[in-house]
Formats: sequence, C-alpha cells, structure tokens
Amino acid sequence: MQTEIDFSTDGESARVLDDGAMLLRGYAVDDADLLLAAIARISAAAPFRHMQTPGGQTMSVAMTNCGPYGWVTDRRGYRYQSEDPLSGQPWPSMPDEMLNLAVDAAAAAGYPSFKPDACLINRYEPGAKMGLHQDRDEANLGQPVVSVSLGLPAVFLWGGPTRTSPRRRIALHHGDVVVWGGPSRLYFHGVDILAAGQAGGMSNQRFNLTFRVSH
Ligand code: MD6
Ligand code: FE
Repeated sequence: MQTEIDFSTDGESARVLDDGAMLLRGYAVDDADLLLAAIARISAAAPFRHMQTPGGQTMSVAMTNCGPYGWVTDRRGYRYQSEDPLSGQPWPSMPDEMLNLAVDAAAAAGYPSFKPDACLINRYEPGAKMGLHQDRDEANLGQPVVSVSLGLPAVFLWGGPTRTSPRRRIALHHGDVVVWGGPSRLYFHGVDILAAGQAGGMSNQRFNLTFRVSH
C-alpha cells in the first residue's frame, strides 16, 4: 500500500517519522559544497563502481566508501571491509567535515554518542533506484544510521518492520538528513526510481551518504 508523496517542507525543520527515526530538513545545506568537494576527492582515490548483489544483479546505484570500513557486496555476500576491493588499499579516510556533520546530526536527533567508522557514498543517476531493504550488516544495531542527501530530490520509501508493512513516500531534498535507530533501526526502506533534473548546483545526480557504526 502506498500513500501520497509527503513533501512537508512547510516550515518545519525536524519531524519524527517513527519511534527512533527523525528527518532533519535541510540540516546539511550549509555544508553541502564542502561535502561535495570531499566526495570528489574520495572518488578520485576510490572510484564509484556498480557492485554486484549476492544474487548476481548489478546495482543501478554506484558506490564508494570512506572511513575505516566500507560496505561492499559481491557474489560472496554483503559485508564491511577495510580495503577497497578494486585497489586492495584502505578506503580514503573520513574527512572531518563529514564526520562532524554526522555526529552533530545524530546528537540533534537524540543519539549523543554516535562515532561512525564507515561512510557509504551512493551515487544515483536518473533511472537508478534502491530496492526495499534493511540495514542489518552492522555488528552494533544499538547505534543509529545517519543519512545525508545531496543533489536531485528522491522519493524515499519508508516502510516498517516487515517487507509488506505499509510504506510512506517521503521526498528527500538537497541537504536533508535522516537519522534513525532505536525501535525503527531495522525498518524496511528503499529509494524510488530517480527522475532527471537539477538541484544543489548539479544536474542529474543524487548523492547519499550513510554513516554507520559497523563494528
Ligand atoms: C538512499 N538510503 O537514501 C539510501 N539506509 O539513497 C538508505 O538505504 C538508508 O538513507 C539506512 C539509513 C538511512 C538511509
Ligand atoms: Fe539502507
């Protein structure tokens, strides 16, 4: 079951999506240019690539990572590892501007001791999407995930505890931050097919940074 897209940009800056989950509208807007410059540096060292799912599908979203650990998927499964499989080298370090933003956003959402050791960087081009999934590859599910959206708006599909739970459609814009943990930490979610356009000084791209405590 799906409802209307929830644009709710009518002045509110933070809203609770569910118990433990909060949307901080525009929280990262002032840092966006710094974050985009950091993404350019990181992806020069660890390029965006389309990974394979364990089932053998190529993902439409291109990914890279920074920080001590990076999330990867291939025929062997989903996992975190400290080396980029393309180069065998450690992932680029997590820039202070990224780390500080994630820590501050987590604190603003009620998670004061968030110390991420992994940042997955997703790049969407028009037509890309992310199927419904849970984030469950982290050893410590007591810690939240902090998610930062940059560039084109996307429709985030926010579900519930089971794959068939009703889903809300929530527009995520340039600079929006979602923080979730607690009772909704394992809620199913995804991203609908990205439409072409321009936002945040970029054409036809959306980046999403997800910060996690992987170990
Ligand atoms: C995205 N985000 O927004 C995909 N997962 O492109 C996620 O899958 C996600 O935003 C866990 C927590 C926050 C997220
Ligand atoms: Fe996710």
